[in-house]
Amino acid sequence: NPQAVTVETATFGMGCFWGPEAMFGSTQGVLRTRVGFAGGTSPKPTYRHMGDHTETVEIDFDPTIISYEEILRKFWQNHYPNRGNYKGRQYISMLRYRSGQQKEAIKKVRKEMERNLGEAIETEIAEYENFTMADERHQKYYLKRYPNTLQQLQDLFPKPELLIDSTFAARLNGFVKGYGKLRLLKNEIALWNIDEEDKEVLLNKLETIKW
Ligand code: MHO
Repeated sequence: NPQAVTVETATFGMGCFWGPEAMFGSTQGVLRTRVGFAGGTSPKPTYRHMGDHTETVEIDFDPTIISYEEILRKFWQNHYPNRGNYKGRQYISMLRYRSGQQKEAIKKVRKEMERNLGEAIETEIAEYENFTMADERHQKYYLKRYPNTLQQLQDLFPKPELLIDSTFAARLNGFVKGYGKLRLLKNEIALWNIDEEDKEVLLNKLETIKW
């Protein structure tokens, strides 16, 4: 994983969490993605017992490569925020900010998006309180649909936690969902701030993997 000096985290509810994890996972500047539950009060939420929580994606990113404002534009451009609570709170549009700076950025970008959309945005916005990881089978969900590929990645991700925290896995999860291109990913990895040896391992993996 790239050794970024500063890492910022975005916390988003935007419908079923599988899709946004893949979309943000393929975005340059995004370091890690994970899915889980936030925004509610019930203790120990799980997929089957979510209580009043919302399906949430968390995005760790390097703000020197992509700004929170740019991430927010992707958030609103990739879901319709005014669908209401047709399934309780599971799929509501939700934002949790982690600093005054994030809060200000949200106000600014929301205005901009409301102009584009031509209506008021109903995204639920509040200060970050909690986030609970979803069950492992939901992490990098689209990549999990490629068991043969995962088998070939076994040397890189011998444990589930390694897959969850990996920038490489986040990109591949986006790739199998149709986001990003392997050629561009190779160019990007060449610029990652990691050991040359590790770079070789990842680039070699991209060359040899059979999808
Ligand atoms: N099972 C639902 C959504 C899953 S998402 C994790 C579907 O595929 O429509 O809520």
